[in-house]
Amino acid sequence: MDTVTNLLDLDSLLTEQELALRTKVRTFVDTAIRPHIASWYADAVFPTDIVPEMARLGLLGMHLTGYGCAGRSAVEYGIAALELEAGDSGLRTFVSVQGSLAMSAIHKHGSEAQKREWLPRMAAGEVIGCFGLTEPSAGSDPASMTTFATRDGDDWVLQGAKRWIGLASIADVAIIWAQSSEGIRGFIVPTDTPGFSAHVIEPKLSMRASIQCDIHLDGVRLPDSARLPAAVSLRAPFECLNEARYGIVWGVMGAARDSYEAAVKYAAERVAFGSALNTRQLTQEKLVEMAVELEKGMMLALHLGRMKDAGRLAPHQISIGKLNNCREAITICHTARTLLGGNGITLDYSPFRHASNLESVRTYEGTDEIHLLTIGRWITGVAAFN
Ligand code: TGC
Repeated sequence: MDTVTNLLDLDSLLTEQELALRTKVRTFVDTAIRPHIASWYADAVFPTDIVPEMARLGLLGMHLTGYGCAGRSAVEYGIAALELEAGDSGLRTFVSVQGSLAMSAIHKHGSEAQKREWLPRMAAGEVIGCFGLTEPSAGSDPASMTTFATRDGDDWVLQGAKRWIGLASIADVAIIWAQSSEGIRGFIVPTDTPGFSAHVIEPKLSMRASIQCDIHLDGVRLPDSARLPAAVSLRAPFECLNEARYGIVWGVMGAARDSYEAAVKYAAERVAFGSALNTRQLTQEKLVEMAVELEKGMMLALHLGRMKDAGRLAPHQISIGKLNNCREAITICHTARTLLGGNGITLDYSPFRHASNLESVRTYEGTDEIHLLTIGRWITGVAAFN
């Protein structure tokens, strides 16, 4: 597939180490995910038994340093996200929630003791984390969250609800963001704390090989040592979201690449009106449009990755990547589906599954509209969110 997915020779922009990581993750996806993903998706199963192997590959918190984390670059993290999402967005989402959100929250905002307690076990896959920011009535506008943390002596008591929280029902620990009389604070909540409960949201038409949950916090009592000491405003969770959004810029191009490759193969094999589909001008137009946007999206991801590694990637630039690449990836997946005709709506082929997943991906970690308005604010200096 090299001639159809490396049109601009973008591989020449990657180092030997980056290419080696890509091969390693791609092999994992080909052997451990691809043969099973259709049945996991059909049965709405997140395969927890692949977590140890992901940990062994160093994929959990892979861009973090110390505390058992792999200390990989932003570009390497992006490459891994892309390869995982070529398998399925749900599996890349697991790595994002664990590494970019839950582990990043502790790594960025936690005390030394909290980092030592949680991060090595999370990197090893022994502890699964989740990240509770969104609420039933506060999605795009987390500043309006109503989950509240009240001081009670030396303790904090959490009351409220979270929604759309990935992995919460299987998580051992949750990072919960809450209003308090001192402003927004973050807490590390072991999920066996009395008053914590998580319920799987189902049925879903998207992200079926993943788990999204409602969380209820009913008088969850925590010591002050559970509070993330460096998290003192809404900026703290946003700094974690930046990491996850950055991973998405790369990841969705994996779903797009897989769909494009499926379409190229199908168009070469499928005969209609006496010759293979790929001999038709309309088919070639679709393949070219997909290929051009795929290559552009990969270039954008790589450029943002190099900027991130240089320490100069700004949030509005991540928004450009997430907005563009989600939008274009969905278009690529849908176009690929059209080339597969009726077969394209079955789970025998990946494009429609990817397209359905990407409806979630374009929505979480900031919708298209939020990213568009973030860029608009950067251009005009005027916030038009409300
Ligand atoms: P505002 O409330 O004024 O800002 C608060 C503070 O945050 C700062 N900030 C950022 N800092 C770093 N990176 C970013 N991307 C930041 N965005 C905002 C801001 O400078 C301010 O700092 P300070 O020091 O002055 O207090 O908010 P705003 O007007 O800047 O932002 C408005 C808006 C709409 C852009 C923001 O609210 C937003 O991004 N909304 C989208 C939220 C979102 O993405 N939600 C999805 C979360 S996903 C989830 O909860 C489920 S977890 C995933 C899973 O489990 O699968």
